[in-house]
Amino acid sequence: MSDKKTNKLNRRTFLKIAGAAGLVTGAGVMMPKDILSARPEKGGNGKLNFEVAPGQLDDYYGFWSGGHSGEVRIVGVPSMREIHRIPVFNTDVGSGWGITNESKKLLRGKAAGDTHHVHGSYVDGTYDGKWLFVNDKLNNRVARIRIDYMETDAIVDVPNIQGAHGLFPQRYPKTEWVVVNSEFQTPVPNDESNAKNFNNPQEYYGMHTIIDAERMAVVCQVMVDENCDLAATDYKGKYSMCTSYNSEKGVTISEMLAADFDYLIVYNWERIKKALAAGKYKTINGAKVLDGRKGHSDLTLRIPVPKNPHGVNISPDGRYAVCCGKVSPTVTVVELSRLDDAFAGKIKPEDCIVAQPYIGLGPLHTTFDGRGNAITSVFIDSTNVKWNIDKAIQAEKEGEEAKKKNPHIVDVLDIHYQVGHIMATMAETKEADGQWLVSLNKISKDRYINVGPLKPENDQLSDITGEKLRHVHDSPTYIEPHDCIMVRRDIIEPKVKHRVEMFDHPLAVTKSGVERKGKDVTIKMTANAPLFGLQEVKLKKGDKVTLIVTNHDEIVDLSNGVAISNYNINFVIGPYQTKSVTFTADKPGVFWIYCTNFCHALHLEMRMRLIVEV
Ligand code: K7E
Ligand code: CA
Repeated sequence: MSDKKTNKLNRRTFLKIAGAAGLVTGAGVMMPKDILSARPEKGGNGKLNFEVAPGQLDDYYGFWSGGHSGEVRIVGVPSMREIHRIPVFNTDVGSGWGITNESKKLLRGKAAGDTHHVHGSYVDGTYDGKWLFVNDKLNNRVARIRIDYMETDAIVDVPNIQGAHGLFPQRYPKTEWVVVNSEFQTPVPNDESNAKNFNNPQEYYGMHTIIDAERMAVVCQVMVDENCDLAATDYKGKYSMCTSYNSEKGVTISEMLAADFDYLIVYNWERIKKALAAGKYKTINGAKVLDGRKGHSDLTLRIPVPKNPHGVNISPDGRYAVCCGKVSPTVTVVELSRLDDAFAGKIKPEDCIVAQPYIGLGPLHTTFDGRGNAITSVFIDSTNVKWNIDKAIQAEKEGEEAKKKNPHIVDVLDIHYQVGHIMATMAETKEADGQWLVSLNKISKDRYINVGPLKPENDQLSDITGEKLRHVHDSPTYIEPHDCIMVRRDIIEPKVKHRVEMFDHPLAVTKSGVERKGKDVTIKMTANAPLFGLQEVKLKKGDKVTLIVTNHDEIVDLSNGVAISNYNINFVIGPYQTKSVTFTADKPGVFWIYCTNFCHALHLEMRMRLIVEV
């Protein structure tokens, strides 16, 4: 299907669903055809070159979520080369994630996931290069990745929620808390003890969960009537927030679209801490649940925003929250300095809104260039819209006539096609540098050679140094990143180690050997290309075997793979790293253990026998 047809179809379906529920464009709002004709001419005046010559390194570490692949990826920016994959909630036979004991201990039987939002840990409003955090929408978990090894090192299960979606770390003074939202409302608790409410959506609730970043444990949950979609934290350590598109407590699309307004819900951290200290919570499934429902508490503030809003992003100067309308063609700009007065009851929640400019059909997410401009992704129009925050606020002050001229629009860039998140370099920090923009487009259609029904997504790179957005590069991606951050290389690179500390692993092997206690057998083995520390191991059928292998090769980049033929075991160990597996020797015979990761001229000879005797 041509892109025109698809876009039309998408627009029609959207209008049908959204329009049936009563509102797409409000009065005084510019219609899409007007804004298209008002569009500045194409072509940017940026000067950046995306090409990175052989042997040269990228300027930014891009951390991409992998959607329902369950992983996180490292992409070099601006080359857009995929450099590495970090398995998180998935099974990855390349590394052995989901196969080794170390990874199974974290996964606890759930090696499938859905990662949407990956963010770094902060000190004083910018990345400290210590950790990444990522959500699992499928099984309601949050994982932490240690940046020095680029490995998942902790996973916390979040009780009482479904659709763990928006995630954001505390930005100031440093990341002690990480918030995660539940996009789906459910009964609380959601088990047989509460069966009376299974068919009563009025008793379904959302949760804004706070996680301790160091301990990776739930601090508390703030229960609200609404669903909790995207998340943000401010630059002062005072507030976190979520968008909600289902304030109706609907369970069907039309019910979720019934109201003209939903909310940006703001959470007051000082009051949350006080309520915790005062014991004002119920413990449900091990979590301290605070009541943030409308009319029940002063922990939350609801700012009405039209309609089924999606992304919320904070401007790098810390002044504004920008909330995307999704079904409304507008974004809502909230001035964060007004929140104190709103919480104190001195002004109304809606008085925190300082602008509501027209953007386009289906605004989803906003990013920033650090020079006073915001760039918003517009899903239905398939555009990235650059707009000036001050001009939007000014026009709002001047009134409807000024607003109608859309003085805030700086540039509109067509993208291919259907964009979700967009992100500019360092844009979620106070050091937003306005160099590159990535548009994570959901549909690539004809942009690549045909690979069958499952096409890649298309990540488009734009140079944003000029007045206009200049699209410079397309890059296909495998299923299915939602969001990314791009972090300056000088923040990350000095933190990343070439090899692990050998004795970080309590079972690191220095001497190969086999220990037997009845049917329990422990094989301890070194690997040092092209030799395993043992030539053969003899087992009896039915033995319960733990194989622990430490790579003693000190050469950077020299990994060994350990695979056991016909035993479905396969993992890789980097220099000085230790991994282990446990299995039952249930098949008699001779099984070659071999190195999978090319390591040496005699790599093919790097193998040994596992003899399982009857
Ligand atoms: Cu818009 Cu999960 Cu951030 Cu997808 S979410 S795009
Ligand atoms: Ca709604």
